[in-house]
Amino acid sequence: MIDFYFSPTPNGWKVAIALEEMGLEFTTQLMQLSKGDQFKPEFLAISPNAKMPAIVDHDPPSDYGRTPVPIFESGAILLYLAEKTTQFMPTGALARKELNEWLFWQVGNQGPMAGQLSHFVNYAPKDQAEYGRKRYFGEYDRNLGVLEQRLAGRDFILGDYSIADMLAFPWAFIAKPLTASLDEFPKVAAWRGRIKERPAVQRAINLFKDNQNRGQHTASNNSVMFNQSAASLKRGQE
Ligand SMILES: N[C@@H](CCC(=O)N[C@@H](CS)C(=O)NCC(=O)O)C(=O)O
Repeated sequence: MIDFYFSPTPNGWKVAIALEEMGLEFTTQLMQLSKGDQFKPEFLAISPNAKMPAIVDHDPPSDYGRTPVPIFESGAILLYLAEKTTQFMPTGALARKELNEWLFWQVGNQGPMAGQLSHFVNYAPKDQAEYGRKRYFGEYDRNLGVLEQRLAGRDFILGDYSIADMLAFPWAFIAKPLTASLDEFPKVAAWRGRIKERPAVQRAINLFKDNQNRGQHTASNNSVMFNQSAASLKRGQE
């Protein structure tokens, strides 16, 4: 059994998609990020970066040498699950190198740039949003261009559907709410459509859908999420 620490956001969906696609049994621990669940000591022991998603695997492979195994960071979680189940990852040194490249591209580029764009589009005070919105819109757009070129002649990022697609899909899925259009990126649009129609993906993006932050918690009314510093980590332990 896997405990899945989750809130319905693009980063949360990545792991929900992998768990659903791999047919793994899990219990969802719904997190209230606006109330500071991410800073509770018991969660920081699992995810020291104070962010979800995270998992605790109570049935890890024996070579981990301990039970249970906690894992944080979506890229690390998807790699762990793919290795555990030997699903959705290529074999062979060259293909594994490419998998790593696209996993690191997602968690170091597309993900954070889209996350910042989301902040300036959805949550920043309107009178302070413009520079950040423009900067991260450009970066989000640039990353869509990178993906468009990669998908030339391929249905999925590595050719076959893999954890690289599961990581990159959620932030492309919400292009429209991020004020971006996929009209200039037809290969990304077709790839997005192929993934969106998968039953496992549908189940994942509908998980606790009613708990999405649809603008009710913003920088103007929620300092737990939008005014953090190192002190936030200590405050949760008080
Ligand atoms: N690099 C992390 C990013 C995770 C992340 O940013 N999670 C957000 C929600 S999408 C979060 O937990 N936010 C809580 C907060 O910022 O206090 C990953 O890929 O797992």
